[in-house]
Amino acid sequence: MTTPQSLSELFAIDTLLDAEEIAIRDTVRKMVDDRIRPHIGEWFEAAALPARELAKELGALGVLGMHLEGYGCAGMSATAYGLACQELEAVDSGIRSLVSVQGSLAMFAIHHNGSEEQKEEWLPRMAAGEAIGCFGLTEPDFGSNPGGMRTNAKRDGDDWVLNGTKMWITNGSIADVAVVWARTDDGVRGFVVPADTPGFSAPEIKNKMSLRASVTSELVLEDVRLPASAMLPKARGLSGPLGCLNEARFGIIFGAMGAARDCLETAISYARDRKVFDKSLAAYQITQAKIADMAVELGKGQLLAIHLGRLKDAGTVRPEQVSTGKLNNVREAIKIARECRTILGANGITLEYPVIRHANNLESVLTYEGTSEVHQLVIGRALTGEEAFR
Ligand code: TGC
Ligand code: FAD
Repeated sequence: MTTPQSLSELFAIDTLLDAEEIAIRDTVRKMVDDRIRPHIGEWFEAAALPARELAKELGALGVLGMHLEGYGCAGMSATAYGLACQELEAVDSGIRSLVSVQGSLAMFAIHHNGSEEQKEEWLPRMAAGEAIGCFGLTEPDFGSNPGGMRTNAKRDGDDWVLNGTKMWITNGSIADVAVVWARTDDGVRGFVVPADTPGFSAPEIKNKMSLRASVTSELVLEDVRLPASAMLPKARGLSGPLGCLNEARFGIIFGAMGAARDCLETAISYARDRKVFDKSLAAYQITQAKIADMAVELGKGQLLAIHLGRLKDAGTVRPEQVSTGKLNNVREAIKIARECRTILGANGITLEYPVIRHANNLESVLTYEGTSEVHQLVIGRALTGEEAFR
């Protein structure tokens, strides 16, 4: 028997990264391994995440809005942000979701579309994890088709009055501020809604079998009165929220590979230790074929993520390229998680190992930030010129 290689050696992934990127990746990996990994199974089982405490620790680590410039944000590259997402999701998709929604959706929406006052008021506290944000786009009847939204904002003198319901909103019940997208006479506009505004409530959604270490909520807006200054001045139409989605989808392209890597490392280690029919499970050809096929998909997904990271850092990445990464990497990650589960046999269904937790989480990741079908249609439209959503 020879000494086994690590998964990253197979594709020599580190040769594509610079020293700073490797240092950021390793710092995030150490923090999640020391601080989160020992507890994540319990948090998942109890469906209880100490999100406020964790947000402050993640803020101190510098990962909240880490790819944004100024206002207390770290101003790192997109690739470095992606590598951080990979490590966060290697422990649990719910932790990456906390960071994605904070940095790529709520903070990005304000950073990209907000007034100077909105940025000064919210971004430094959000970067530090002292204020938590959520992003309300999806509604009970409009998920894949947010353009149909019914939540509305009407003028009353200088004020805006918002009514409607948002659904499946990550961080909703723990948020200090919600970025809410609503229909106005001037098309879809975004609003910065402090969570203590009268008429705003965020009941938590219970009984999830996926993303249990993540808070998911409904947002209810009943005559929520806001000053004129609450509107995001630079977002006009559906391109406002959809532009934010590109950011979060980008993080998922890396993140999904983190979950897959954690499953595959667990399965390889388990197969080496487990004896079946008097020898190591790792020594059977069928097991090796599974491991080889999964390692190939993992490496290809990581290469694609880094390539898209470089395009994003060059400012040239296009939405259909982000869709390509999200579609492929989440679809392959969930296949890897399910295949790894078979290698662990019955042990694979328990929370003693991370695999079933990742597999269940990836069901949500497959659906949120655009379902696989939506991304197929985005790519299909780009390649054929034909719109097939309607
Ligand atoms: P369509 O006519 O295609 O576009 C309307 C306007 O938006 C522009 N646009 C984009 N802009 C930036 N980035 C993108 N990715 C964009 N896609 C479209 C477009 O150019 C147009 O601009 P303009 O100026 O001409 O008005 O709109 P459509 O109604 O046909 O919809 C297209 C479709 C289906 C692709 C879109 O609705 C879509 O992406 N649906 C999926 C919805 C979705 O992904 N929701 C996610 C909610 S947030 C979430 O899930 C958080 S999960 C937690 C976590 O991340 O961890
Ligand atoms: P639907 O749109 O009803 O889709 C149902 C099925 O129909 C899917 O398979 C879909 O692919 C398919 N379908 C839809 N349209 C077509 C078509 N044209 N052709 C073929 N098939 C089609 N949203 C937020 O705004 N903010 C959040 O923070 C957030 N966090 C989330 C957290 C979790 C854990 C989950 C599960 C969801 C979250 N979402 C959030 C919502 C998420 O973005 C939506 O669930 C997603 O966009 C899909 O919408 P839907 O669930 O209504 O499914």
